[in-house]
Amino acid sequence: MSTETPVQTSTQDEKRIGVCNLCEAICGLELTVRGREVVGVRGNPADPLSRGHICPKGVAIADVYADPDRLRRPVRRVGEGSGATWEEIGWDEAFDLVADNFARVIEAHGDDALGVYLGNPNAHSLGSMTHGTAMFKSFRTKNRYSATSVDQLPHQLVAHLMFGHQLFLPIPDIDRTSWFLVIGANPMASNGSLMTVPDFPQRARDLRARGGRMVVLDPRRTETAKIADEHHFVRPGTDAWVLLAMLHVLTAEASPDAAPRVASYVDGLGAVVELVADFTPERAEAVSGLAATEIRRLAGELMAADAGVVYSRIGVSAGPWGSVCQWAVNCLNILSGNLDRVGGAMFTSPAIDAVGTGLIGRGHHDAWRSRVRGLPETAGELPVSALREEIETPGEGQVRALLTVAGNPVLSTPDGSRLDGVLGDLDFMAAVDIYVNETTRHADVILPPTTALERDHYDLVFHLLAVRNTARFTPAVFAKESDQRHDWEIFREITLRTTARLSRKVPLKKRLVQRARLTASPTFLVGQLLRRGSSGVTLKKLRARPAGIDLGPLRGGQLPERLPAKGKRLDLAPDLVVKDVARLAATPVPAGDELLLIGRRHKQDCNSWMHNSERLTRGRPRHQLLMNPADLADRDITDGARVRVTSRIGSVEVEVAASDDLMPGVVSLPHGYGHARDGVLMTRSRGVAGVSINDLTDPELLDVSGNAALNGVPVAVTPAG
Ligand SMILES: Nc1nc2c(c(=O)[nH]1)N[C@H]1C(S)=C(S)[C@@H](COP(=O)(O)OP(=O)(O)OC[C@H]3O[C@@H](n4cnc5c(=O)[nH]c(N)nc54)[C@H](O)[C@@H]3O)O[C@H]1N2
Ligand SMILES: Nc1nc2c(c(=O)[nH]1)N[C@H]1C(S)=C(S)[C@@H](COP(=O)(O)OP(=O)(O)OC[C@H]3O[C@@H](n4cnc5c(=O)[nH]c(N)nc54)[C@H](O)[C@@H]3O)O[C@H]1N2
Ligand code: SF4
Ligand SMILES: [Mo]
Repeated sequence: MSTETPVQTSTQDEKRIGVCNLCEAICGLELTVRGREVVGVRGNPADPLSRGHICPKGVAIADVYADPDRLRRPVRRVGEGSGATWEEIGWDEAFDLVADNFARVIEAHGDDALGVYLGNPNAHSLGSMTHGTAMFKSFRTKNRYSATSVDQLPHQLVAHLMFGHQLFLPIPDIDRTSWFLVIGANPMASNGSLMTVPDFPQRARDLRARGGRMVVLDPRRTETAKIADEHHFVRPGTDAWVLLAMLHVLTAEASPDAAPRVASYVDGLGAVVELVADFTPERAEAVSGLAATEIRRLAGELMAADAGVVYSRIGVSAGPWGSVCQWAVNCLNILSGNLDRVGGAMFTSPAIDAVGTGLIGRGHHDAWRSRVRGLPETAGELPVSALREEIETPGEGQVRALLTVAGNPVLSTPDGSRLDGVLGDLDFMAAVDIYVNETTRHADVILPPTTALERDHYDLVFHLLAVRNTARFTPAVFAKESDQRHDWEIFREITLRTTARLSRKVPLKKRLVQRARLTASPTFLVGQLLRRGSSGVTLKKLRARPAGIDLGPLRGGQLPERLPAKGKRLDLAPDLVVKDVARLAATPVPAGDELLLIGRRHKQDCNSWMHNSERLTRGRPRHQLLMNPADLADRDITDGARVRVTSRIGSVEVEVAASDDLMPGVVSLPHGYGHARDGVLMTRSRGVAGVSINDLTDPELLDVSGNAALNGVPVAVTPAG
C-alpha cells in the first residue's frame, strides 16, 4: 500500500506547489523553499479554482511551519494551572498514556465517560477526515461535540430534512448569478463559508461588471457591505422575520400568474404558504428595523432576476433562529426557481462525492439526548453548549476523560471561562494539537501532528462546497522528521491501543478490517475513492497536474436524480421546521431597548489560533468593542475608553472604539481573543490579548438544531472602573 508521498529536499531555492488550509477558500500556493525553510509564498496562478489568489493568512502558513512554539513531539504536563510545565516524552509512551487512561475510564464508567471535541481544522486535514472519523466511531460515546454546533449545524440539519443529506448543500453560483443576497456573512474578511470561493473580491467585481447586483443584510456595515450595491441594517437575531416576510411576499402577495410553482419532485408548497401567511413585511419591519417597502422590493427583485440566489452564513446560522432562517433561504431559492439552476443555488459534482458515496452519513436528529439538559443530538453530536455541564454534573454518563482534536473550546464556545474552570477536574484529558493553548493547557498529554506543509492533501470537504468543480492533490512540501507523526498515525495508534485494552472484545475479523483500514494511508484511500467516482480523475492524473484539474462550472438540472432523499422527493415543510416557525410566531417581539452583541472576523485572524504570527498581529489593534457613537454618547463614554461589557453569563473589560458602521443598539467583539489566562499569555500576540466574546455568550441560547446563538446576545455596556 502506498503510504505518504516521498519528498526531496535540497539547499537550492526550489518552487513547490502547496495548499493553504487556513480557511474554506483552499487557495493553491506556490512556495519557494530552501532546504527546510520557506522563503516565499504566493498564490498559484495555475490553480483552476483559486487562480492565484492569496490573502495575508496564506503567507503566514510559513509562520506556523517555522514557529518555535509549535509542538513537534508529545508533551506531558507537570504541575497545574499557571505553574504547569511541559516535558517532552516519546510517542510510544504518549500513546500508551492515552490508551491506558481512556480504557481505564471507559472500563470503570462506560463508553459515555469519554468525551470528544473536534475543532475546525479537522475539516481541513485529509488524515482527520479519513482516520479521525474511524477513531471517533470506535469510541462509541454519545458525548461527541464539535465546532459544528457553534457554526453550521442549522445548514446541515435543514439539508438533511429537506434534501435527505446533511451535506447536500446548495452553493451560490457566484460566477454566473445576476442578483446575490448575502445575509450574515462577510466574505471580504472570511473568504467565504459553505461557499468555497477563493478570490471573492474579484468574483464580486465580476458580478457587478456584468450588470449583477449584490445586496447585504448585516447589523454592521462590513467590508462586504461596502463593496455591495446595497446594504441594510438588520437588528441581530431578527432575520427570520425578514426572510419569512420575503416568502410571504412571494406567496401571499403575488398575482395569480406570478404565484410560485415548484417542480413535480417538490412536496409541501401548501404548508409553506400557510406557515408564512401571517409573517407580513410590516411585522418584520417592526422587529428587524428593515423597512417593509425594502422587503417587498427585495422579494420582487429576487423573483425578477435572470438568476438570483440568497445566501446566509454564520451571522444567521449562529443566531437564535438559525434553522428557520436556513430553511427560509432554501425556500426562497426554490420558490423563485433558482435551485439547481445556473446562476442560482447549485449542487457541486466533486470528483470524490462524499454525499453520493455515503462516505458521510445522511444525518439524523434526536436519536438520543444529552444527559443533563436533555438536548437532542444532531448528526451524531450533542450541542457543545452542553459540554461543561456534562463534565461537572456527577452521575452515570458523566464525562470524566476528554479528547480534544484541533479545537479550542475555551475560546470558541459559549461561557468558555466556565468550561476553562472545569477542564482541570477531569480524570484525564488528552489533546491532539500543535499548540499549548487556552484549552490544551489542561491536557495531561498533547500529541502534535504534522501540519499543512508536511502532509499530503486532498480536500474531501471543500471541493464539495466550491463555486466551481475542480480536483487537486497536493503532496507534502516537506518530509516529516522521523520523530514526527501525521494525525492519521496518531488516530490509528490511539484507536488500536485503546480498543486492545477494553474488555469489550471486537471479533477478530472486524478487528483485522479496522486495522487494515487504519493502516492504509489517506493518500491511498484518496486513490480508491477517486476510482469510485465517475469524473475520470485519478491520483495519477492529479499527481501529473498538481495545480489541480478543472472539472468545469457547476451543473444545473441535476434534480431530482441527485436528491439523496428516499424516493427522490424534496420536502419543503419538514415537521421540525413547521414546529419551530410556530414557536417563532408565538415569540414576543424582542423589546429592542437592550444592546445586542454580535461577532466579527478580520482578514488577518484565523479563529483563535494564529496570534503567534508576527505578520498577522502587527498593525493597529483590532480586538476592541465596536459601538455606534450615538450609543456611546447616551452612556457618556468616550471613544477609546475602557468599558465593562456584561451579559447574563459574565463580564469583560475592554477598550471601546466608536464606529458608524455599527447599527445603533448593536455592539461587536471578534471571537478568538482572550489569550491571557490565569496571568499567563497563551500566545506571542504583539497586540493585546483581548477578551473572549465567549465569556459573554450564553449556553442557554440555542437554535432548535442545538447550534449556539452566539449573535444577538443582550449586554450592558458601562464605563469601566
Ligand atoms: N462568539 C463566536 N464564537 C465563535 C464563532 C463566532 O463567530 N462567534 N465562530 C465559531 C466557528 S465558525 C468556529 S469554526 C469555531 C472554531 O473553534 P475551534 O475549532 O474550537 O477553535 P480554533 O480556534 O479553530 O482552534 C483550532 C485548534 O486547532 C489547532 N490546529 C491547527 N492546525 C491543526 C492541525 O493541523 N492539526 C491539529 N490536530 N490541530 C491543529 C490549533 O492549534 C488550535 O488549537 O469557533 C466558533 N466560535
Ligand atoms: N479571516 C478569517 N476568515 C475566516 C475565519 C476567521 O476566523 N478569520 N473563520 C472561518 C470560519 S471557521 C468560518 S465558519 C467562516 C465564517 O464566515 P462568515 O459567515 O462570512 O463569517 P463572519 O465574517 O463572521 O460574518 C458574519 C457576519 O454576520 C453578521 N451578523 C451577526 N449577527 C447577525 C444577525 O443577527 N443578522 C445578520 N444578518 N447578520 C449578522 C456579522 O456582522 C458579520 O458580518 O469564516 C472562515 N474564514
Ligand atoms: S483566502 Fe483562505 S485559503 Fe486562501 S490564502 Fe487566505 S486563508 Fe488561505
Ligand atoms: Mo467555522
